Amino acid sequence: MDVPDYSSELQAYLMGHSDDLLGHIIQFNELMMQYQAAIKEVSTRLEILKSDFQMRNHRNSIESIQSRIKKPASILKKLSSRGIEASLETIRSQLNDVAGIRVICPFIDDIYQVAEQLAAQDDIRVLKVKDYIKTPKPNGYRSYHMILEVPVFFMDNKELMKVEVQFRTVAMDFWASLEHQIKYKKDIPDAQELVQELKSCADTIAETDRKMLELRRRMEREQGRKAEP
Ligand code: 0O2
Repeated sequence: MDVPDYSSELQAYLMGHSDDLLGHIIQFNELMMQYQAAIKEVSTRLEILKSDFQMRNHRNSIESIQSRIKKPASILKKLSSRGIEASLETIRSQLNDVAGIRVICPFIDDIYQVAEQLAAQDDIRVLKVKDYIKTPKPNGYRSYHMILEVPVFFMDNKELMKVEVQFRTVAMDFWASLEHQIKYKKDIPDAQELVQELKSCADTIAETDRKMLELRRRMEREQGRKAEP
């Protein structure tokens, strides 16, 4: 069970809205329900792309799809760290990652293919792309991030909802998950040795990713040659 997070930002927000706390909580929950619906919408589209690819190519382009809604305390913390006052409006307009989906792909080329197919859907708008695969972060972090806007239909309204989709290979996810546990966002003084070791692991993993892709392509070429009459 998650331990409730009574961060200072959350406490301040609750105290600042004590006049109509219940009203604020109801509206906040409604917004979170909308983000949850946006996650369902995009996840379903990804599942469909996965099935279609599987049918045509007899292998998977997506290994797994995970999702999460950002916790209230993290939402408030991110807004406060940017000096933005917390409100339903600023959550919607200033944050891109309240709804987050992580797509784990077997190979690097699968990432670009699935991302392109999703972005090409005619009611989806790509608001921002950060390609940390072509340009990894200095610590070695690799991933392809896309901020999308997707229409979601409710009982009597349509909302354009933002969703952050992070695409990674299995290998990149392995590194990011462990790095998250070891260091990311932790106040560890930057021990140069630790930073360099983590970066070196990320580079080794990236090299393995490249080799695995090359191996798959060689196998496909061999199979293509065998199939020739
Ligand atoms: P958590 O705990 O995963 O929710 P933006 O407003 O979206 O343009 P932002 O939020 O700085 O700006 O976006 P960016 O750089 O694209 O990174 C957002 C997310 O990527 C993070 O979310 C992490 O999930 C992941 N990420 C980025 N850098 C690293 C890293 O160095 N290591 C690891 N392990 N993950 C990273 P959150 O909200 O920071 O965290």
